[in-house]
Order: sequence, then C-alpha cells, then structure tokens
Amino acid sequence: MSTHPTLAPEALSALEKQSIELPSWAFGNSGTRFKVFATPGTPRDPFEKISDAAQVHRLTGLAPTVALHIPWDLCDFSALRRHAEDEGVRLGTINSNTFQDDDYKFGALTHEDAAVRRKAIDHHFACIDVMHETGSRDLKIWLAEGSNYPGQADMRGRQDRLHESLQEIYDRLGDEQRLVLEYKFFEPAFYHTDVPDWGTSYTQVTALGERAMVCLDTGHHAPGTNIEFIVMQLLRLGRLGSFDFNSRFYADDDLIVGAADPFQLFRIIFEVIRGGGLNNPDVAFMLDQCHNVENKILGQIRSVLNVQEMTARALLVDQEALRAAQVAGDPLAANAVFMDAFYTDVRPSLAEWRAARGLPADPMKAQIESGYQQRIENERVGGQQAGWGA
Ligand code: PSV
Ligand code: MN
Repeated sequence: MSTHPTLAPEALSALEKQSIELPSWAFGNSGTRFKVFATPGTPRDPFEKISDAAQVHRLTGLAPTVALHIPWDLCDFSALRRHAEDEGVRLGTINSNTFQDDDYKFGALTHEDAAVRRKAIDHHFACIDVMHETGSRDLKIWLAEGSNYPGQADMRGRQDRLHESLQEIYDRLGDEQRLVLEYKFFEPAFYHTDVPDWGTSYTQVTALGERAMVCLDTGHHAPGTNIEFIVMQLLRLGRLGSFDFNSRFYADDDLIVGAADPFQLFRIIFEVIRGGGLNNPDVAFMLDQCHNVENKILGQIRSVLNVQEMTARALLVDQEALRAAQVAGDPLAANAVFMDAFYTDVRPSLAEWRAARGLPADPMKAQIESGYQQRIENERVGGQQAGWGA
C-alpha cells in the first residue's frame, strides 16, 4: 500500500524542511480594547512562553524557532537562549516596540523632535544588542506612526526622517543580520500611516541596502486586497523577507491563520512556491496572532497545521497542466487545475507523514491527552498579558 497517495516525493521533501516561527506573545493573555481575559496556565515570564512554544514544536515538528518582543520579553537573554536549546527550540526574530511610550504619541522614528527620534533609534540599537545575545538574524520593525486628521502632519517630512532613522539602525546591524520593515494600512493612526503598504516599505528598504526586506503581515491590508499578487511582486523583486501569518474578517483581527479564508492562504502559498520562496531561508514564515478566547497552545498547533495543510495542497497543483492551460488561453481549464489541488484533502496523508516521523498523527488530540495543560495550570499562578497593558 502506498503511504502517501497524493503527495509526490518532491512535495514530501518540501514539507520535511518547512519551519514556522511562533510569536512569544501568542502564549500571553490578550484581548480587545474592551477586555483582556485571563487564561489559567498562562506563562509568567519569557521562559514559560518558550516552554509552551517548544511543546507546539514537539507535537508538530513544524515550529523550531520563537520570535521575541522587546521590551515584553526582557530577561537574561543568554539564560533564555540556553533554556530554548534545552527545550529543543531556538530564539528567532526580535521585534522592536515604539508604540507604548508617551513620548511616541506623535511618532517615533518619524517624530519632529530629534530627541524622540534618538530615543527610538537607541531602542533599536538595544534590540540589536539583544540579537547578538540570542543569535537572532532578523530585526522586525513595525511602526505605529501616522496621523488622525488631514493637515495634522507633514507626511513628506516624516518619510525623509523615517529614511534617516532607518539608515542609522540598518548601519548598526551585524553582517549576518537583516532589517525587516512591516507595513500596515491603518491603526492606531486613522488618517495616514507612515508605512501603510508594501510599496512604501519596499521604497524605504531598498534605500537602505541589500539586507533590508519587507515583512508582509496578512492582516494588514484593506479588505479585498489581492495579497498573493503582492507576494508574487516582492518575491520577484527579491525583497520578501518574512510573513506574519494570521487571518482576519474585518481589520487586523490576528485570528488563527487559515481560519477566516483557507483559500486565500492556499493562493498565497501557491505564489510562494511559484516564486521560489518555500523553504528559502530568505523568506521567514512566522505567525503573528493572539488567542483571545481559545486555548493558546492548541491555537498555535492549529495554526502551524493549517499552514502545513495549505502548503501540501499548493504543492499538489499540477504545474505543467496549469501552464499548458494558461498558454492555451483556457481560463476554465487553468482554474480547474488550481481548484483540484485546493479541494484535495491532505489531512490523512499528513497524519501518516507525522506518524512515520515519530510525531503524533493528531497533534491536537495528543496535546489534549498529554496532561501538559493541567500541569501548567497547577504550576503557574498569575500569568501575564501578551504585552498590551502589561
Ligand atoms: C502590529 O499590528 C503587529 O502586527 C506587528 O506585527 C507587531 O509585531 C505585532 O502586531 C505585535 O506588536
Ligand atoms: Mn505583524
């Protein structure tokens, strides 16, 4: 009996190499601006967040690294690095934070006042120091900067200051390190945002140098945006540095990736494969999510499995048949090839794939039956928020 009736050997070897980075903050309590619900067993410090992330990796084999957020995860980083290694994972991307300080009300890297810009640049220097301790490659920058009212801000001057500030930060990076600039079309600013779209991020990073890249957070676009087109374009331009995967119904909902629109995730990963971005170290697959009402560890397991499932389906697309239909000018045939792959249920094949590697066939069930959740609920009292309001 063939073990993997649907997945070709190349597809299996691509799945073998897949890795998805987990955000430390997904394991902390989070919520909306109306309420943050506390969950029993929530980590009390970065060490416990890493332990929970490691549990996701143990059960799925998919999540060997964990992204940190500074200052939310401030601690003894060499001890944290050792703890991660003991748990079988590594520390990954370092995320800066210039959105929770009174000084940044009217901007950080773009601020009119040089003293505020200095403070924000110095924060990034401190993040780079952390990267040297953690062995991290990427500094990810998301800026909560913009304005609420027409006329409030000199938008052009802010772009110029943004460039100058980013250049200082970029120049401070080590030779193996990268700067990854994330865009978001609105929130917390509601009229203009200084890095609202991929074009602005691309323009800013290309002005810095080769090791500056764009981060595409799937929740950071206006409804209806063709995100896979942006993926294609950034890969074509060699500047897609990373994904922040999540899903959304309305705004930046940070829900489980693939939950709101699995077909969109399939289309995105298809373009990643088409553009040579799958298992390419230049393109980091990360999650950026919050689990407000569901169990956080199970939420992260579900997320990485969703990415793996849509990767497997996208790998099933018969590229030759698709290309032939495209060249022949046959939209329906091309679309049928595409949809055939999307509608193929790969879950049994992936369960077999896991079992063959000594992983649980059903990681969700394995986590529920493991007793891990009961143990952390007994051990941990007074868990922390993900960061907001902490
Ligand atoms: C902003 O909404 C964002 O998505 C950025 O990616 C940050 O890294 C993350 O939230 C947490 O600050
Ligand atoms: Mn993000």
